[in-house]
Amino acid sequence: TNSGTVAAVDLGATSGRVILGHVDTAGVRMEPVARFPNGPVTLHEHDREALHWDVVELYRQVTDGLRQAFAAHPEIVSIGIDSWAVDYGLLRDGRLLGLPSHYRDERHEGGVEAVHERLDAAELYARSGLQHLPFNTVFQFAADPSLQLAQRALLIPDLLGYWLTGVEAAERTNASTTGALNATTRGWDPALRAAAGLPAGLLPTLRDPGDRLGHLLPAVADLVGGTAPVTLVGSHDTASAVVAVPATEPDFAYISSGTWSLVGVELDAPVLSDAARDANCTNEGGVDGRVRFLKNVSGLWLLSESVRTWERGGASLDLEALLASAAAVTAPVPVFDPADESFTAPGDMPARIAAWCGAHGLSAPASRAEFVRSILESLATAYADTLTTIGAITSKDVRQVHIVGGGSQNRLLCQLTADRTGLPVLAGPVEATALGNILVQARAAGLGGLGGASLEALRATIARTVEPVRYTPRADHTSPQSTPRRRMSV
Ligand code: LFR
Repeated sequence: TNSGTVAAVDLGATSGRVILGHVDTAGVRMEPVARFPNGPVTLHEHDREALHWDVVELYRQVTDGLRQAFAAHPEIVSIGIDSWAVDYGLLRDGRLLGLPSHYRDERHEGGVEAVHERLDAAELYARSGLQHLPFNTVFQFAADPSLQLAQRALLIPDLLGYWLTGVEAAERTNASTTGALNATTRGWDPALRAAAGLPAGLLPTLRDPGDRLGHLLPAVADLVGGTAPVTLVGSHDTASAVVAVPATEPDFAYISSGTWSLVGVELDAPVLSDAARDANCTNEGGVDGRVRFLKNVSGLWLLSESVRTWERGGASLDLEALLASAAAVTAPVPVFDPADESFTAPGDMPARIAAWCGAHGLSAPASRAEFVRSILESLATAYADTLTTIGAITSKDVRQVHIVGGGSQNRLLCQLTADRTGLPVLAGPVEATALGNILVQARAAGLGGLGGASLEALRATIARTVEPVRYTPRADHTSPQSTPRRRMSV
């Protein structure tokens, strides 16, 4: 049959969800079935507090969500899993060796030097094409005291897939974020493996989105009250989000805006030039062998950590009201660099923003409304600067910007992005990651006439299903910011 239902498990840094996708020739209908919180768990370790992921709790939530999904729709034909990138669990004799480390844990910085001693930054980039982030998996490996005990490393979606099916694999889009994958051959790179000090056999066989991982284990099928194969999707959440950009023309840039903002374009081949490396642009692997040429700009993390700080010990804030007050700010607000590493760790965000301003000769925002405005102005400015850089490096003539993910609902952020880039912004869908996950499964299962469809055809399906909100640059908009605004040249 041409219509059917698949289940998408989509795990973000602050929450996870199980969403059903009902697919037929008319398009996709999403039905959320479960949503649960996720976040760092702080555990004391000798002389410091270490940040971990509670993956066992995530497994419990995922199986619970799948149980609800099968109860409502026993006919589910496939399950797909995506999550944030880079983080992993180590296994010995098939058993988890400890809770995975959170990418915001500062221990990873210790691994950077160790890897760089063996391969310098230029050589690393020539092979992996990956932007330098202190938490790239190779640096985490090099700082991981359990590594020598391990026989296997599985990235988070692969780890959950293993618990569901008993099959070990490394899905390629997420593998591309480790720093051990060669950007050109798209295979594990022996020199990169050696630089990270990886024991032989630690990294499993690479597999591609659309491949079948395996069937649910009998015990898991019992637990969830149904069964279906697990299909590999773009298991890096950003790879799935990029699949679901509702682009109808080739000249688009995307901003996948959630905890992070991933700002970039899609290419057919990696760009490994000095200019790309100097700008710290990344060549991550996309679905169907495409390249996600992008930069990690921080994202709504700056806002959510600020809100968390303000709510500490007090009443919960009304986010809508806060955003409305930010939109009404007319005083100049400082524009800071959202990618500054001082903002990476959890903690008092307004104090760190104020400190950045002080260190750069700017006056700090004077109220909560001004802080929020400053965050959004800084993000929009960083988006525009990044697109200018990427346009120059790739010679791609970008004519429209798609914002997908949570940030697409933030009207002020979308409008400011249109203003700063001078380009039309098309906002939505919010659940792009889950949609991309669903579509790749639907294609593999041949649902909705999508069997064998190109990425462009999948995007056309999204465009038929969701109508993005359009934001037009305001030509006369004088921005209330204290550094010069820049425009993107097209
Ligand atoms: C977004 C994301 C980014 C990755 C960061 C850390 O959710 O996956 O693409 O750089 O999280 O894993």
